[in-house]
Amino acid sequence: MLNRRGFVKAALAAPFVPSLAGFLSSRAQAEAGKTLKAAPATAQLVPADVAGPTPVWAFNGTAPGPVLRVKAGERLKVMVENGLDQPTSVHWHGIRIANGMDGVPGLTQEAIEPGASFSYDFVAPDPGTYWYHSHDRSWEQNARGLHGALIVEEAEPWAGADRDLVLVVDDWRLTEDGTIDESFGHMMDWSHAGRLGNVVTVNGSYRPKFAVRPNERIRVRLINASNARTMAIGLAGTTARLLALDGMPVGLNDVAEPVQLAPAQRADLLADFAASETPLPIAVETRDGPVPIAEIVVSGDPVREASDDPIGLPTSGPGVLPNLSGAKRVELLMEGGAMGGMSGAMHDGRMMDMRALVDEGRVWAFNGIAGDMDEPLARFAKGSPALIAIRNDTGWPHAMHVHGHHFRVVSRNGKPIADPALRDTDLMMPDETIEIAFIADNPGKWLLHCHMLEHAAAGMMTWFEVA
Ligand SMILES: [Cu+2]
Repeated sequence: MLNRRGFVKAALAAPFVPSLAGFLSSRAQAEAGKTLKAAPATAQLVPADVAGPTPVWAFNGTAPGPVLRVKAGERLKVMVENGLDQPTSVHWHGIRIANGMDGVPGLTQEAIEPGASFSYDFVAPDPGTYWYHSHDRSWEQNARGLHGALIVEEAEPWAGADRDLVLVVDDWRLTEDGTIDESFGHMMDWSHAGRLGNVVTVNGSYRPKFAVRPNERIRVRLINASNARTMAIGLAGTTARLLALDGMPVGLNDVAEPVQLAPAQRADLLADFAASETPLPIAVETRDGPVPIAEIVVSGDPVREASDDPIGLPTSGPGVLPNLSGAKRVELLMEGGAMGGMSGAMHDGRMMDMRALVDEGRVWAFNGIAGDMDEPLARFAKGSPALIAIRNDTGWPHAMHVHGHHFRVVSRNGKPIADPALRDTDLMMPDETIEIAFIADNPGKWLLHCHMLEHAAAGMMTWFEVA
């Protein structure tokens, strides 16, 4: 039996932990709560004979919170109650939402104070896999468990899958006694890769098992809810096809490789599971090979004799690639971080050197400004094409997220991309330059930030206005 220290160290590093293979998830995820209460709770994140339960912050008592479901075009009303001892807010990630419901304190609403509540009320226009998460001190609140899946169902039910399997993948930094490591705000994390954890859970459980029947066709909705860990996730024993990225259909492409998800990104896979005597792992790629994070158990009577040809999702979202002639072009230079060579940046209205910036908890900059929000990056006329050229002049990957719009990466490192997918978050590698394009058709003030949450808090945040 592994001891606690060994478990936490081994959870990500070891290719297989045989003594824990029987650990079974019994989490029941409620659907469509009208109220989300953020409050302290406990969660059994690692096997009970190893450690825990872990004190977490949860929506309605579970981390992740309940799976919320709404039909495309319909209104979702959620009363968020704050049972924490610090302010909070909820961002509905990837939804082309009305600006006042976007959940960004100081930009679109006042933070929800302890004991107070806020009524979110919005139309979800596009079917797909989304998620909700804290957007106040999110580097701490998201890491403590304040997030959940938001599924926007097709207005007309899609007949392409027998059912959904929603998998919220999270990365926790735990101590050896199973409590959350309190190293929040650590400048080593903020200036490097962000807060990386040491235990990966799926739907709040360690290596849960999910039962399917032979030849059952499942829409697997993968959500990377971690603060900073990019994960390549693969399904064994199935021909999984890629259906959608960040909620938006991508056609029907075979997936030969594990699908890479940066923090906040989602992928929908269509998976047929043939009969199997042994459980089929869902695994994250690591340097030491794939590490199982969940298992599919195939049992019972076949759903059908054999799998027929799959059908793709109906197209939704913002139609065809916009005509970019006359687009307003904006440059965004990302700098800073460890080994980045940034000498200083503007903060609080004055130029600061790196030492002064570190004292302020700001170590990254956009266009020479370390996270100050007084002025927008750009203003776009409502309905006009927008083109933002983003250069990652740092030594680190970043998951660049735009609020209120889906965009297309129309070029990467100067090479045009044919038929780019609609995304709300793009993973940029060091020294990469991308151009993203979208129609700025959603009025309001919208964040553009790195979704490695420590990077956002330490300067990688700006906003633009559509009016
Ligand atoms: Cu980043």
